[in-house]
Amino acid sequence: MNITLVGAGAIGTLWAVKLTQQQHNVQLWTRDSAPEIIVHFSELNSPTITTDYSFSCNDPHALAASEMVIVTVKAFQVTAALTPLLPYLNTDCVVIIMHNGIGSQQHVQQLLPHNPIIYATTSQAAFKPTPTTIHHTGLGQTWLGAINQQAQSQTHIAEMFNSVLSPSQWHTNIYQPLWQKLAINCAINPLTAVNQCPNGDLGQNCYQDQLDSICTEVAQVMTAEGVNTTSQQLRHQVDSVIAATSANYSSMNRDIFHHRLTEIDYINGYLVQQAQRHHIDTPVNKQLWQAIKHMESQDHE
Ligand code: KPL
Repeated sequence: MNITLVGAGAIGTLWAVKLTQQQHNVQLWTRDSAPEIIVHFSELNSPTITTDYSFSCNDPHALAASEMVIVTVKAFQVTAALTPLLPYLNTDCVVIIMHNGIGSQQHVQQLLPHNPIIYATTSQAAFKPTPTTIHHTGLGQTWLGAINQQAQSQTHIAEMFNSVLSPSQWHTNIYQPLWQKLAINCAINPLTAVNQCPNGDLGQNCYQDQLDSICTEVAQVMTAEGVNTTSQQLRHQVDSVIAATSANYSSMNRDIFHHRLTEIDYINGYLVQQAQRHHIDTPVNKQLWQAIKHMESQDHE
């Protein structure tokens, strides 16, 4: 398949390499105009052995010939990343959007009224220590699902993703896994960013009450949104991710550390906005949203 991948961060490049290994023809779309990038990639559990992959980049002809575009930029970058591509995109081209948080869907549907649009969420983990080095650091579930009518019949895409990086599955209501992931991000991301600690530190006693409150608030909003869950279930999932990723630094931790904008508006910010619609009080999530906004504003005065 001819594929353009937009946003060559850790997760995007992981998918680009895995798709290339399965003989798909992948070009990268990057912020600069470099015609080629060489990526040094290490497989899971072999961090010291790297293989080089060469990707052509930023070719409008290849974009026009793409049958699939995968967008892995941050939630707040999706519109700006997609807009310059619009004149080249074939209306049959399947567009897959993969980012933390919820909230870009409406905009993307407005930008692409004819294309099949799929949203995806993944728990695969990758680490990018230098701009061209990627380590695959953890296996995890990927969910894909349609958010418009045109994409309803594209269930085979999940099979293709599964053959590339397993386990990947189609979900008939993608908002369900998107909310599950949002719950995990609401708990782990701001706490590890505010406290500048690795995920595993959230196992300490001092964080348990906050984690409980976050899960209780998120479960109330999810239930009001029609997504089946309980605060206990969410707490259990959060604890499992903390244990499974204990040495990792969350994406928001890294964003704050490097003085970059975070996805907080699409994570705790989205949660608080949906809570307000349902007249649910979410003081702990609101306080964390404000704390991260304050840290961002000090960096971007
Ligand atoms: O998705 C993540 C992130 O860092 O953004 C988690 C699950 C918290 C893993 O670090």
